Amino acid sequence: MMENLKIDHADGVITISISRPEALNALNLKTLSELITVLQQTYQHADYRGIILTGDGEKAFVAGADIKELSALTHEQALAFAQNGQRLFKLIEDCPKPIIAAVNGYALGGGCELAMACHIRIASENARFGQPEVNLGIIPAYGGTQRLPQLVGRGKALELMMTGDMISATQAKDIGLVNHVVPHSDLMEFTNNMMRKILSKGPVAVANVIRSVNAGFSFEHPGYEAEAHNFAACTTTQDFREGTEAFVAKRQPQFKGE
Ligand code: CO8
Repeated sequence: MMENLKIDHADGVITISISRPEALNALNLKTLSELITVLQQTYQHADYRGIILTGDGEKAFVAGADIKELSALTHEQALAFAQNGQRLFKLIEDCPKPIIAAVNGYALGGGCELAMACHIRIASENARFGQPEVNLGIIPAYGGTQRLPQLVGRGKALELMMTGDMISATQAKDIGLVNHVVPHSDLMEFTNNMMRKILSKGPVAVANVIRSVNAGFSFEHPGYEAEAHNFAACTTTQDFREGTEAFVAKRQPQFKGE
C-alpha cells in the first residue's frame, strides 16, 4: 500500500497516479521513494509490461518538487537530493518497458522534468508546462537542464528556464515538448490505446529502440553533474530563502543576487 501513489494494474499496464492533492501532487521524498519501488517492480516482473504515469485529480500532474521540503535543505542535502532524483529519473528513462506520461494538469519544475524522463508525453488540453525554478532562486535539478534542450532545442529551453514562463499544452506541442494534445476527457483512453499499440509490437525490439535512442544521450554527460552542483550552490543563497519564503507567503519575491 503506497501513501502518495494510487496504482491500478490491468492487462499488464500499471497506471500510477501521483496523489498528494493538498500540494498539487508535488514530489516529496516519500513520493520519490515510492516511485522507485514501483519502478523496480516493473523492471523485475514479466507481468508488468508498461507504465502510464499521471496525476490524481483534475488540476495537476505534478506541480514540482515539494517547495516546503526543499526550503530546509543544507548544501550537502541539496546535492544528494538532486543526485538521487536524477538517478530515479534515469531509471524511468532507461526502463526497457514503455513509460507514457498522461499529463492532466500542471507539469511544473520537477513535474515537467518527470514528464520529460518518460518515453512519450500525452497532454490534456488543460495541461500547463514550465520550469519556474528561477522564481524561487534555484534551477531545475532532475535533469531538466539536459532533457529540455534535447526535446525543444537550446534556445527555447533557455527561454523557458530563464523566464520561468508557463506554457499551454498546444504551445508545448508546437515546440516538441509533448507528442499529442487531446481533450481532457479522452486523455486516459488515448494514452491506453497508444500503450496497447506499443505492447502489440515485439517487446525486445521496443526495449532496443529505447536502449539505442538513450545511448545517444549519455547520462555520463557532464551536464547532469554540473546541474546537481549548480542547483546545490543556488540553495546557499539569500535569493533562495527569499524565493521559497515568498512562495509560502503567496507574495512576489525581491531578489538581490546574493
Ligand atoms: N510544493 C509544495 N506545495 C505546493 C507546490 C509545490 N511545488 N505547488 C503547490 N503547492 C501547494 C500550495 O502551497 C497550496 O498549499 P496551501 O493550500 O497550503 O496554501 C496548494 O498546493 C495549492 O496551490 P495554490 O494555492 O498555489 O494553487 P493555485 O491554483 O493558486 O496555483 C500553481 C497553482 C500555479 C501551480 C502554484 O501552486 C505554483 O506556482 N506552484 C509552484 C510551482 C513551482 O514553482 N514548481 C517548481 C518547484 S521547484 C522544483 O520543482 C525543483 C526541481 C528540482 C529539485 C531538485 C531537488 C533536490
